[in-house]
Amino acid sequence: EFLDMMQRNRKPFDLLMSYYQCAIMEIETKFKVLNEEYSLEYDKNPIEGIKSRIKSYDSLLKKIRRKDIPMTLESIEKNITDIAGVRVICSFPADIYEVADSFLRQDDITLLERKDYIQNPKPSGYRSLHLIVQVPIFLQNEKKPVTVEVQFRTIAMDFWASLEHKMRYKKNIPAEQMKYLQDELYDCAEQSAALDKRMQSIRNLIAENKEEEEEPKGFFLPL
Ligand code: 0O2
Repeated sequence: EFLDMMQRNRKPFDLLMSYYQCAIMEIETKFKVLNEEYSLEYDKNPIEGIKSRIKSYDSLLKKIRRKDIPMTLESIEKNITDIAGVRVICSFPADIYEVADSFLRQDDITLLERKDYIQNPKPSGYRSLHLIVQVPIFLQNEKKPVTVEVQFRTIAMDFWASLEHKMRYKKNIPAEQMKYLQDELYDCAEQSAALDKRMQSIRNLIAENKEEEEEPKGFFLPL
């Protein structure tokens, strides 16, 4: 019936997807603003990069079938929370929590779910902080809340997840090799988390020893 609808008239679906695209723009801007402020106030850029994506039609269909949810736009909107995805890449683990907290304090952001796979890594070794939030987008005649999944990762966690993702979607890896790859990847995740911790400690030490004279930088330079 959904597929029928898609063949007859794709417009409502395309419109819904464009709302997700707008929500991504809103969220991206929020992180760019935060990064700008940190860079002026504290002379640091906690955000290394932002990657966003709308779930492809094929993987959306797969997920609808896997979760066995009704194939209507309302149900898709309600049950699939990662149609719009924003990935925020930070250098250090502590920056993740700092940026995530500032983001959640904004009064137009509603937190629906928080999954901390940094404190509680997945059995694969996967680490990231996931926030499922709603952000309003302003249309001609209405204010529409749109659900977005924000994933926060360090550069190291992101590097690991990209490699592991490649393995996950390769269908023809022989079983013995698969076991080896999974074990290796798990070990890499542990080592990489240990490295993140050490780099964080070094950064903390450097920050502690920063000279007192450094005043917060404002918008205006002294004459
Ligand atoms: P893609 O291609 O990144 O979009 P569900 O979303 O229902 O499958 P759950 O538990 O509700 O599962 O969501 P979860 O696990 O909190 O978040 C799912 C997303 O997190 C995935 O999206 C991945 O982006 C990422 N992720 C979670 N676990 C792993 C993992 O072990 N390895 C890697 N590389 N990524 C992971 P998708 O839709 O699966 O894929």
